[in-house]
Order: sequence, then structure tokens, then C-alpha cells
Amino acid sequence: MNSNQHSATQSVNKTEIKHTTCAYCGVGCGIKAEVNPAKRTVNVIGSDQHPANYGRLCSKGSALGHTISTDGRLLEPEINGQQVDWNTALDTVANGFSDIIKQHGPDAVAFYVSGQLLTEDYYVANKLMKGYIGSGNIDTNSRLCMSSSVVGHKRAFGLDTVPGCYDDFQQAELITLVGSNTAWCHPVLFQRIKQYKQDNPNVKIVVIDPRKTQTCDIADLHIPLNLGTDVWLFNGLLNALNEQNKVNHEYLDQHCQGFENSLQAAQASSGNLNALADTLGVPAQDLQTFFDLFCQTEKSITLYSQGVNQSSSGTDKVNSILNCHLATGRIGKPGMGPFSMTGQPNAMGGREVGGLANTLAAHMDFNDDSIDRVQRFWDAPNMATQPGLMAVDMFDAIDEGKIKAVWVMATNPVVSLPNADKVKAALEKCDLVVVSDCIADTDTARLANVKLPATGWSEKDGTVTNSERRISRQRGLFEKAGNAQHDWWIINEVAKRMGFDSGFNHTNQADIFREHAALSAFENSDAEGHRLRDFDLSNLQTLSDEDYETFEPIQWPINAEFPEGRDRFFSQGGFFTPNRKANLLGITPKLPVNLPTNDYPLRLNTGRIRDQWHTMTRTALASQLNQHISEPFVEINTENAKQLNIQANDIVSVKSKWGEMLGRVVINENCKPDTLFAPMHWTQVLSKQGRINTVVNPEVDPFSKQPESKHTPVNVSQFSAQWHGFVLSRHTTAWPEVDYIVSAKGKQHNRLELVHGTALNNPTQTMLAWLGFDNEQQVSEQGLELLSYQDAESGLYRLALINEQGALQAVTMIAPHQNLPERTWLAAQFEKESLNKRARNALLSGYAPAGEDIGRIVCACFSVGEKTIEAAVKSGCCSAEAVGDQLKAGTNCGSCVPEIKEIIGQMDLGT
Ligand SMILES: Nc1nc2c(c(=O)[nH]1)N[C@H]1C(S)=C(S)[C@@H](COP(=O)(O)OP(=O)(O)OC[C@H]3O[C@@H](n4cnc5c(=O)[nH]c(N)nc54)[C@H](O)[C@@H]3O)O[C@H]1N2
Ligand SMILES: Nc1nc2c(c(=O)[nH]1)N[C@H]1C(S)=C(S)[C@@H](COP(=O)(O)OP(=O)(O)OC[C@H]3O[C@@H](n4cnc5c(=O)[nH]c(N)nc54)[C@H](O)[C@@H]3O)O[C@H]1N2
Ligand code: SF4
Ligand SMILES: [Mo]
Repeated sequence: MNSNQHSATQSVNKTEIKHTTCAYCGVGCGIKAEVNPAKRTVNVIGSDQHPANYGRLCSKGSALGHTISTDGRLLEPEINGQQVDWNTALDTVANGFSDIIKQHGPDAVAFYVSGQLLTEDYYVANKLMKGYIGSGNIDTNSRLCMSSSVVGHKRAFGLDTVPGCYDDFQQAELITLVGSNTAWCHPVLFQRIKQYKQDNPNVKIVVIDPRKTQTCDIADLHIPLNLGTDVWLFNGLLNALNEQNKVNHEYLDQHCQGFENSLQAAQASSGNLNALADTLGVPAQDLQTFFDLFCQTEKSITLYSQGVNQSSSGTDKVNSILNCHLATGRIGKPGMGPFSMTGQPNAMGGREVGGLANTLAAHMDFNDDSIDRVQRFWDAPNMATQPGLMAVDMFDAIDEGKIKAVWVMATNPVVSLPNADKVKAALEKCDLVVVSDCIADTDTARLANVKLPATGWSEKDGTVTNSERRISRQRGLFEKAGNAQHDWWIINEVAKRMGFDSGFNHTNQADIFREHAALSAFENSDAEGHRLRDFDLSNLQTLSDEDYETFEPIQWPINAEFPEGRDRFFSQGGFFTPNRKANLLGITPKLPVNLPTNDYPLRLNTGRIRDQWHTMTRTALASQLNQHISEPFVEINTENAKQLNIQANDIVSVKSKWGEMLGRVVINENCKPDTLFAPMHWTQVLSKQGRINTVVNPEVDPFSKQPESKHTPVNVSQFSAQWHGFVLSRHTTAWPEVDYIVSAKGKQHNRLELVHGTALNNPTQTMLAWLGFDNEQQVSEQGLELLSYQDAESGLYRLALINEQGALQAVTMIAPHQNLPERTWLAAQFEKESLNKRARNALLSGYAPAGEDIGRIVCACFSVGEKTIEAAVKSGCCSAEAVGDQLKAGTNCGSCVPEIKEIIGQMDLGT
């Protein structure tokens, strides 16, 4: 090797370490990224210094390196499907918005943004709409996520303050998880709690969730209350606290108001224990155990998430929880407090900038003083004077033609909003739909007039705030892909072209951050010197670009009083209400608005799975994340399955008054009778009819306008399938005309799951067509070998194509039933350069040669299959730890440990 070659190799292999934050959930894990800029690769490791995760990562975070390819990225601006340059695209957006505003006023336009924008992006989007366009019509997908918590906090504390911090999780003696599948949705916090419990076996954990989830794995007690009944439960708890003399009257007298009122309402709804247990649908004894535990354990923390927020009584659920903590003074002290776990990486940052339509900016609302203050700070020419339309109402207004232009940034409402077909129809008829996304093909981008390519995680640079108010840096690891631009830059450019030059001349992200910090500090104290607003970054107003670059994670507020940030609020009161006292509220429980009927007798609950993020635009790019669960499913109780004559793996149709979806059935005891669970993730890009939100009702909470995503009356029926099949193919194939299609990326292949309601006329011919061939001759002309098996009588057809080098190109099978071979072994054959004889022989049966079948993947991090785990258990590994020692399964992110335990448990039962 000469010296030139040597240095070229060196620069190609040169890696650098950068510290950044995970792209996904609100835990906000720190990442140490080993970046190779030349190869555009990154090795992602948990940062052991970051106080959110201390080195841990979950399956999604660990797979980030597999989602950064430029394949599938939106790389150029487009207008009506045609690539254009940035000038044209930006002018089109600016002129389009300006023209509509001129003709119809500022309320005829809207922005629909996201908790996945960075704070800097979010800040300028909010400023443009509320200060310059002059409308409140900017709302965010956080409306669907934690707006009930925001309103709950404001009603009780005066402002939207999260009183505690993650450290409390490891100081509490009772941890109550309400409506949270922490194991799958906040996996690193779950790992921290699990470790803490292992080290401190006396710590008690209670899970309050209608469904049995993987989170129950660490629970001492699971309370599967009926959907939507949390207020009854927490009213009952308040009543019990009072009866057991656990109310902290000193704290109440000094720092709170409204206790009597809250207690009266609680008494009115509680009745006796048996009546209450009946309402909740749980054993009275378990309820009593929970009440006793809570009453007796001073160091008690209540963590909650979407089972609380996404409800037509979401805000009331939040306040019923806050009531119990305020009444006991268990708030803002080590190991004590209510804690809303935020979903998105920057849900909290969005709240800080005021990105919700009913907030203004920097934790200020639409009152005269704040409007005037923000107007002066921004020197705003057209200040909005009232809240704008909130998500569901915003899309209704688009549907009605009242809003004529909408700019959607970093969210996919055609999939994630309830009554999703209406959302789709609304966008179809909207005059101007602008979509900023990093991914080219999303359900929403398909309806855009203008597509703007945004930089994605690994290119973006800025700040995010996690659930415990900790601000961390996301740092750019690579050059921008193609012609993508940062969201803040795109917004500023549009603003300038709309004639708003002066407010949008930021030189970089740091410049925006300084302005954001300065606004938080602006006129933020009363005559006595009390901070008026909790959110205060006064010490960061003059942060230099260099300081911003090296910024270390810190919890707000960051001001003269708390220069190192603040972990807790309110142990000594100091609420942000006019008299600085917290409010306990009298809450009358309410049932969900839409209740089951004869036509729709079941209740649909929805949520998340372990390895996918929302609408899957990014996680589905990492093949290992598609292995654990690769199809939209409908979880149903054994009893209902029997009644409906539904078998495991059948395809079912779920219908409501609003729409229909198809999913594969999973039968177990996780859901209570007459309730179902389905994941929110599948889209039209990845499935023909897997979007659950076509079915979900658009009912909202009256205070927060957060949709009731967890409760819709539905019916279920078996989809009468004539055949089931799949295609695994090295090259992407077009979708055939069949009723049920789900697509998933695998390693070196793509997978289509297919089901159809009528018989195939000429199966072999049709299957060849799926693979892109008109006839067998074409196959051989391309130098491919065709293996084929057909048994017309039993309806089994199988085809495989092998190239001249002996590598598998495609395999497809159909059968009249759903008992097709596991896809795992077949999928693995695509990774082989050439198939050996054993493999070729096994190919058409689809069943792996002895010893090679690993079964369905359980551990996504190390691709360990169910059958491998079963074999290890048989050979003597009797615990999840032992399985981990032998196979590594469960030893990285640990999210599959509950499932490994389940497998061990089931095998115990069988022997
Ligand atoms: N893997 C993964 N992790 C994620 C995400 C993801 O897409 N994938 N998204 C992130 C985001 S944005 C969010 S908001 C969080 C959400 O995190 P979670 O809220 O934990 O997730 P969900 O699965 O939506 O719902 C949680 C639970 O609420 C229960 N539930 C339903 N109705 C009720 C009820 O009436 N009362 C009670 N007590 N419980 C009920 C459901 O059965 C479900 O198990 O996850 C974040 N983390
Ligand atoms: N039925 C049901 N529906 C639900 C829920 C539920 O539990 N049940 N949960 C709700 C909740 S809590 C949430 S948070 C929402 C989430 O729903 P969405 O926000 O619609 O889902 P995502 O897939 O996260 O959409 C983010 C989009 O932004 C793009 N993107 C990623 N990074 C960037 C970036 O930096 N810039 C830009 N411009 N684009 C980017 C992604 O490619 C993707 O298209 O879903 C809600 N919908
Ligand atoms: S828990 Fe997982 S998804 Fe959430 S921030 Fe940490 S690594 Fe990312
Ligand atoms: Mo969320």
C-alpha cells in the first residue's frame, strides 16, 4: 500500500465520537455516537454520563444506526410530484399562504406541527403563526399525546409544571404506573425501575391498566380496571386517604385550596368498596390492597401516560391523581409525586415554546398581559389575540373549507388522528397542503401539493426537553442528505418571503435558542420578586455559540436561584396560581361519551408495540425492528374469540361507526372480555387496510380537546379468506390486487403478507406475476431457476427463484389456511450467497432443516428466536438470566425479558 492509499483508507475509516440524544421517546436517552462521516455510518451506544439513561438504550434507540440511509428519504423539494429548486418551493409556500391570508384572513391558514421538532424549529413556527401571521392556528400532535396533562397541571398548579424527576423513581417505596405500558414505551425508565426493585425487594409496584401488558412483569399488583374508569379509582383513593387519616392538613392549609370540595366529590362517587370494585370491574380485595399500600407509603410516586391522557375524561383523570398527591403533600420531595411521562422526544419543548393552539409562548397563555408582553418582545406586527383551533377541530375546519392552507411538519395525521379517513378526505380537498418530512413516502405526504425535505435525526442540530424537564442537545452527525434543510431554516425562509424579514434573521440554531431563553426570562417576576412563570432560562440568554455546542443536559429552570437547574418543585408550595396555592378539584367521574351498542358491542383500546415508533416511517427501515411483530394485529380475549368463532392468526375486520380495518388475530387473556387492543402503527404505505385510526372515534376531552384514542365501540368479524400467502423477495415487488396486504422490510429482502377473499384462478401463473414475470420462459431467460410445488387438491402452491450463483431471489407460498411456515428461516436464506443442498430441499416445504429453525424473533437486538430460547430452556436454562447468559437474548435493552419469562413459564406448565 503506498502512502496515498494508506491515508485514503485512514480517512474512510476515521471515526469521531459525538454526543447526542435519541430520536424517539420522551425518556430522552443520551447517545454516544461513533460516527464515520465518509461512510455515513454510525455505531450507537448509550451514553453512560447522561442522567436519563446512564448508558442504557432500548431496541429502537439501539437500531438508530440502521435508519439513517438516504434510501427512502425525501431529498428534493417537490410541487405536485415534480422536483423543484428551493427558491421555487419556498416562494410557492409563502405566496400560497400570503394570498389566502389576503383573501380570507389569517384564520384561513394553519400549521399542524409536532413534538418531534426541535425546540428551535418549534419556536420559529410558533412565532410565525402567532406573532406575524396573526392566528392561533398552530396545533401539534402533542394534542393527541399529553394535552390533558398540560391542562391538568395548569388547573392544579397554575402552570404546566412537572414537579419531579427521574431520580424519584429510584427513591420511592411505592411506584404506581397508571395507563402506561412502560416496558414497551419508556423502556429505559422501565429498566431503571426494574433494577431498583431488584436491589430493593421491599419496593412495591402497582400497574393500573385494563390490559395485562409486559409492564405487569414487575408488578406486585395489577389492577385491570374497566376502560375509562380511573377517576372512580382515584376518587376512591382520596376517600381512603381521608378515612385512614393520611391527609396532610398542614400542607393543605399552607399551600392548597379546594380540598373539601374534592373530598365531597370523591365521597359521592366512591360508595362502598364493593360497589366501587364493581364499577371498576376488579376484585374488591385488590382495590383495598392498593388503597392500603398508597395510604401507608409516604414515599409514593404515580407515573402515568396515555391510558390517562387519551380519554374523554383525560384532564379529570389527571386531576384526580394530582388531588391524591396534593392531599398528602407527597409532591416535589424525593421519591414522591405525580409524574406525567411524555411520549415524544420534544413533547416538553413544544410546551415550552407554546406550540399548542391554546397556549401563547414560554408558558404564557392568551391573556391581555401576556399577549402584550409577547407582542413587545417579538415586536410582532400581527399578534394573535385568541387561541386557535385544536387538532381535531383544525382538520374539521379544513374539511369544511374554512382553513384553506395547512402546513404539516414532522407528523403524519392521516395515520395518527382519529377518524382518519375524514382527515384524509379533508386534506384531499384542501387548496394548499404543504408537508415537511424527512421521508419521501408517507400517508400524509401522498396528499401534499408541496413537499419540503427536512433533515432528519443524525443531521439535525438543536435541543430537546425530556419528561423530567431536562434539556439536551441533539447534534448533527452527518452532512444534510441531498437537498434537505433544517426545519427552522425552512420556516424562517418562508417567513421572510411572506414579508416578515426582521423576526426571522437568525444566524443559526443557537441564535434561536438564545431568543427562546430571553423570552422565558422577559418580565418574569412580580413586585415581590417571585418568578411569575416556572419556565425560566434566564441564565441561558447569552449562551455563546461555543457554549451551545458543548451544552450539557440540564433541568429547567436555569436562573439566578437555580444556576445548575432544578430537580423538584412544590415541596414548600409556591404554586403558580394568583395566590400561589394549588387547587384540588372536585371531580365527578364520567363514562366515555360513545358507549357500546348492539351493533358495536365491543370496546377498542389502542396503543403501541415494543419495536415500532408511531407511523413507522423510520423504525420500519431497520429490518431487525420488523421481526418481533410484523403485522397489524387485534388482541382479543379467549371468551370473545370463542363466541365469534375466531381462531388465532385469522384475519378479522374491526368496524365502528367511523370506519373499518383488517388485522390478524391474537387470542389471549390480556384484554378483558368485550375489549380489544390494536396497535396504532400501521399505515397505507405499509398495509392495505391496517390503519386503526380509520376506526377510532373522534371524541375529545372537553378541557384539553385530546382525543379519546383508547375507547371506541366496535364490532369484530372474521374476514372470510379463501387463501393466505406471502412473498419474500430480494427486489421490491408491486402490490397485487388482493384484500389484505402488509409489507415489511427484512434483511436483504422485502416481505408481503397476503390474504384474499376469493380463490385465485391460476395460482402458479398469478404467483409468477407477483414476482414480476409473465411466464416461466421469462424466468429462465433471466437465468433464474424456478422451483415449484403445487397441490391443487389441497390448495398449496409454492414457488422459489434461485439465481445462477445459487442465491435465493424470491419465495412465495399460498395455502387455504393460515398455517403457513414461519418466515424466519426462509428470510434468513436471503443472507446466504448460495443455498446448499439441504437448504434447497427445505425451501419448498418452507420448514427449516433440523436444528436451523429459530422460530419467531423474540430478542430484536440479537435476533434470537422463540425456538432457540425454548431449546435453551429445555437444556436447563430456567430463568431469563440463564437464557441471557447462554444466548445473549435480553441482555442489551432488556425489553424482551418479560416475554422470555413467559416462554419459560409456558414450558413449565407443559412439563
Ligand atoms: N415502542 C414505542 N414507544 C413509544 C412510542 C411508540 O410509538 N413506540 N411512542 C411514544 C409516545 S409519543 C407516547 S405518547 C408514549 C405512550 O406510552 P404509553 O402510554 O405507555 O403507551 P400506550 O400503549 O399508548 O398506552 C398505555 C396503556 O394505556 C392503557 N389504557 C387504555 N385505556 C386505559 C384506561 O382507561 N385507564 C388506564 N389506566 N389505562 C388505560 C392501555 O391498555 C395501554 O397498555 O410512548 C412513547 N414511546
Ligand atoms: N389510535 C391511536 N392513535 C394515536 C395514538 C394512540 O395511542 N392510539 N397516540 C397518539 C400520540 S400520543 C402521538 S404522539 C401521535 C404520533 O403520531 P405522528 O406524529 O403522526 O407519528 P410519527 O410517525 O411520529 O410522525 C412523525 C413524522 O415526522 C417525520 N419526521 C421525523 N423527523 C422529522 C424532522 O426532524 N423533521 C420533519 N419535518 N419531519 C420529521 C416522520 O418521518 C413522520 O412522517 O399519534 C397519536 N395517535
Ligand atoms: S427509551 Fe429507547 S426510544 Fe426512548 S429515548 Fe431511550 S433509547 Fe430512545
Ligand atoms: Mo405521544
